[in-house]
Amino acid sequence: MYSAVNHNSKTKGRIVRGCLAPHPPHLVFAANPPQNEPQASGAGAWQGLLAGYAAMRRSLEAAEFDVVIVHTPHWKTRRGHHLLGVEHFKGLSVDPIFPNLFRFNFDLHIDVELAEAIHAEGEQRGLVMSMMRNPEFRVDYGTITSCYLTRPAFDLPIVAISSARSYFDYSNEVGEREMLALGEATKIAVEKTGRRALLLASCSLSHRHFTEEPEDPEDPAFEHIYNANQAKWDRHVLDLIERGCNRQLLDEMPDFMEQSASECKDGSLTWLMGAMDVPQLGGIVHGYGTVIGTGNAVVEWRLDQAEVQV
Ligand code: 2XP
Ligand code: FE2
Repeated sequence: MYSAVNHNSKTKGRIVRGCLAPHPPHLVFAANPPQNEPQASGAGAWQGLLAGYAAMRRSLEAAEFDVVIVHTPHWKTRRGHHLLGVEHFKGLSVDPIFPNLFRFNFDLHIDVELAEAIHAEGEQRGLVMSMMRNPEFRVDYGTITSCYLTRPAFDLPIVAISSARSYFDYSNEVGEREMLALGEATKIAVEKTGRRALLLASCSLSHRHFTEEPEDPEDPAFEHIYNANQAKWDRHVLDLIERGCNRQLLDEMPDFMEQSASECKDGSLTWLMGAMDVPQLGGIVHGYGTVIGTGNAVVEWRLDQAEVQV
């Protein structure tokens, strides 16, 4: 078990920054890291999003963290919310849809103590929680992509949380309630374990996408938003985010999910909002762009610089 720490401390035991950090494998492919087998020419689309991630990385250099906590849409768990529960994972992660772009040799260290603390806090709030103890587990590409693009050195331990199926089995409203509770569980666990945490919500915004890939996946001529409805929703959501209207964002979230096929329906952004206490704080939009027609935004909430957190 973990032990409680001094809650008055300014630097310890808090969520320092929260980010919307989407995971198109295309962005890892385009960056050509040594861990990824496919090689890109580097001349492709997605430059706006890559620049957005670069800007966010620079911004995050101003803060100190002990751990990265990521909620991922691509580790879908049938029963409840799962957390990686082994100290070290190493292997090859392959995107089942884009194996031509993402075959990544991962080597991840896990903050198991914090994961177990989130598990315990989640159970206390009535959530079905589970620890994943299989050391051979193949970590999903959502976790790896968001972590890589945010902090390519992988020099911090991570905590990875799966996406439960509550939105799909019950309703968007049930899903939202669960994710807010999971967010609160995450926040309390961070405080009790004394971690300085960086949180990543690994999801796109609008998510209607093309169903055919061009011969050259890097061809920028192919890349644009799927339709005007998706673009309009994305603009609206980013406007709310920039103005710090996060309560309104949550009020509109069920409609956003349905009307733009949003990947937020896997719960990551609502979890982040819950963990940050739904702050009256604007997010900094470092970049926005499309990947196979989906809308993706790179956003940072600097909680450590906020004077008022409600
Ligand atoms: O389809 C998904 O969920 C993906 N992550 C693949 C690519 C682009 C998403 O924006
Ligand atoms: Fe995805």
